[in-house]
Amino acid sequence: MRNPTPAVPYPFAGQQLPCLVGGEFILQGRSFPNVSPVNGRTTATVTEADAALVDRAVQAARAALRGPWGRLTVQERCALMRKVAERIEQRFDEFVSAEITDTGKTLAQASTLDIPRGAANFRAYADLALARASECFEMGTPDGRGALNYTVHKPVGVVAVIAPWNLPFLLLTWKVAPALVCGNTVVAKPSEETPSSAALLAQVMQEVGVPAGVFNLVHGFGPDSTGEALVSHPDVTAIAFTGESATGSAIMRSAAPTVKALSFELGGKNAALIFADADFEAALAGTLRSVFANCGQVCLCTERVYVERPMFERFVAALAAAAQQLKLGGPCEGADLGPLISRAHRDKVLSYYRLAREEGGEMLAGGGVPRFGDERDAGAFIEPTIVRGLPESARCVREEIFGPICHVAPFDTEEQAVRLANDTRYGLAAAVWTSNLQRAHRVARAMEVGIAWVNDWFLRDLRTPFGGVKLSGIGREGGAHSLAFFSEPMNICVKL
Ligand code: NAD
Ligand code: 6OH
Repeated sequence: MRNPTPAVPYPFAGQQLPCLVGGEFILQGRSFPNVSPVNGRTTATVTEADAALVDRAVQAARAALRGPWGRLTVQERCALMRKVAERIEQRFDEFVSAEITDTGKTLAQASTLDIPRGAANFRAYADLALARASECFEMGTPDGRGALNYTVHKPVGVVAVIAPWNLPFLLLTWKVAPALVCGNTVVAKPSEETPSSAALLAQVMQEVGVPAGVFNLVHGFGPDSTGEALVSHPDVTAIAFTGESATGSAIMRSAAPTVKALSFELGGKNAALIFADADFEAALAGTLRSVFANCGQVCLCTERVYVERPMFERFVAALAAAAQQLKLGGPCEGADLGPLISRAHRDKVLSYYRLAREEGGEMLAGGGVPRFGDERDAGAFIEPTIVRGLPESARCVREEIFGPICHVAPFDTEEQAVRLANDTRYGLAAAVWTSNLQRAHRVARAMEVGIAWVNDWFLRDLRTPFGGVKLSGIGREGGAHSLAFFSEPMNICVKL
């Protein structure tokens, strides 16, 4: 990991961001503004790809499957993906600057998590693809000569990658990298809120010599726009999507007529379970991070905190005090939290702050909008908030809010804790804090989620399965799981 570095200027200041289609940067048709959530200013404009441009991108991707890309060996593809990682690192400050301009997130986070993980994604999947083995089944035949069955892995075809705005570069590259090492071609659509790091990635792809049409980038919105045109395109073979569960449903409907393969990483309403035998300071620091990281805008963030009763009052008081100490500010101000992604998202989160009060909750910290007395008042800042006293049936306890807020409640027994944590339509992640090893495993195992952390949160090994159950997703990515989704296994049976 690199240390935070001073930001270079935003690379697209005052410009229009192009799409990349068939190796050509395209500025055409409609555009929309890229707005800073720090102060509401427009930083650039963005080309919106219409259905015709999306079609050109898909056709370019199809053609590229049959071009030089399709003839490269896995070693050659992986070597090229390592060059992508190197080039991201060479242009590190520009990527950081692009990411913090679009999101307002802290320089520290963008330079230690978002951008390094983007480069790491390309390296990790290059390593994994090179190490992948094939199955072989030797079989007997009546004539005694036998046969060999072995698996070859082919690309699935043209992959649509649709990414959200919260960890824009991390999540886009998390899918683009495995799709490409497996030999597919990609049409990527970043969120309309965060086009800039993807636009730099398009430049990097060109700079390192990725053949035309292998990586295409289309900007635009979801419904009735670029996203919908892409996911309903008949020549797109597979869709890798990260975003809201409701958007996942809409994409499923668009994909149904042409029966596309789907990998979905969706929303969460994640619980933290803190037992009285936990290391108090570690659980406190870890929970503060799991609730407020990225201003609460990580799918894995904790929105429900359950604490064993003997520790409850002390823990909640300390958590509320720590939340009140968190410093809000722009990316380069040494703040703990940046703004939310947009005013529209802040309106949504604030509606839950109001609802929490109406539903009978007591605000232990935050609950409103900070005042700075400067241009940041035109941004999308919001106070880190802790609520107690809501019934489990409250909408604020059941619905994903995706902001810097959690509800805290006590529990008395392990069984009750497990039941409360699992009483949700989501199933992405959980954090269990305890010093009892048997309980740690037992409780983590009982969580109805794709990922459970014990005594930590968001500690990632890229070889492990990543995804959710229930409303939180379909399938798993990570390690061999991504390689499996982005490949078509084919059996060859050789009669000897
Ligand atoms: P979103 O669903 O609003 O948008 C995600 C992407 O989908 C954007 O690029 C958007 O333009 C596009 N889109 C929207 N409607 C579409 C449609 N009908 N057809 C095609 N594309 C469409 O999500 P968001 O607000 O950008 O991100 C926040 C959400 O993402 C939260 O719910 C969060 O939990 C979830 N998320 C999940 C994970 C995970 O790994 N499970 C990771 C990050 C974020
Ligand atoms: C959701 O906001 C975070 C997702 C994280 C990953 O997909 C990852 O690979 O770490």
